[in-house]
Amino acid sequence: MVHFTAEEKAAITGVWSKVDVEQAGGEALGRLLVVYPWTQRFFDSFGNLSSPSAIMGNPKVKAHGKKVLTSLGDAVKNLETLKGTFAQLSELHCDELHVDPENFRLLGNVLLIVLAQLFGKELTPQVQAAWQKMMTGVANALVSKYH
Ligand code: HNI
Repeated sequence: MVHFTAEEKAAITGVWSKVDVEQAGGEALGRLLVVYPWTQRFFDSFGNLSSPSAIMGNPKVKAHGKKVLTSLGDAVKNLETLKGTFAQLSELHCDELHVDPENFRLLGNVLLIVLAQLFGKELTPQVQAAWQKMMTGVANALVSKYH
């Protein structure tokens, strides 16, 4: 189990308390689909993904981004028990959605870029490191049930 120090926890929750899950979630998922176009194949029921502006304005992308980021709130609250917290979602992404685990890492990196854009200098190297550590932990937890 990966341990998070009090400083890391404070760095994560300090940013999280100011995150608008709809804004940041829609921006992160939208950018994932624009920057890594092959990820679009998981979302062929989402309608128009034909251009960056279509993707960024797509209400289903925004709604799903919000869902994903809201679920990250469970990570913030359960940093020491990420595997158990995301066990069911791991099964879902493996058995039903067939999402390649590499995509979890890509989403984590895109989210960090979105946070840098939203929070600027506040996302110090120390804060970035804590967030990256959490997103790596979430990605690892999401693959823990893959078989
Ligand atoms: Ni993901 C559904 C959480 C990364 C593809 N995903 C969900 C749901 C949650 C969720 C919560 C809703 C489950 C439910 O309805 O019970 N996803 C997360 C989290 C991450 C993540 C926390 C990473 C941090 N998912 C990804 C990635 C992809 C992805 C990287 C593909 C590139 N997820 C999906 C798809 C669905 C999904 C596809 C189903 C969408 C739908 O509603 O049709």
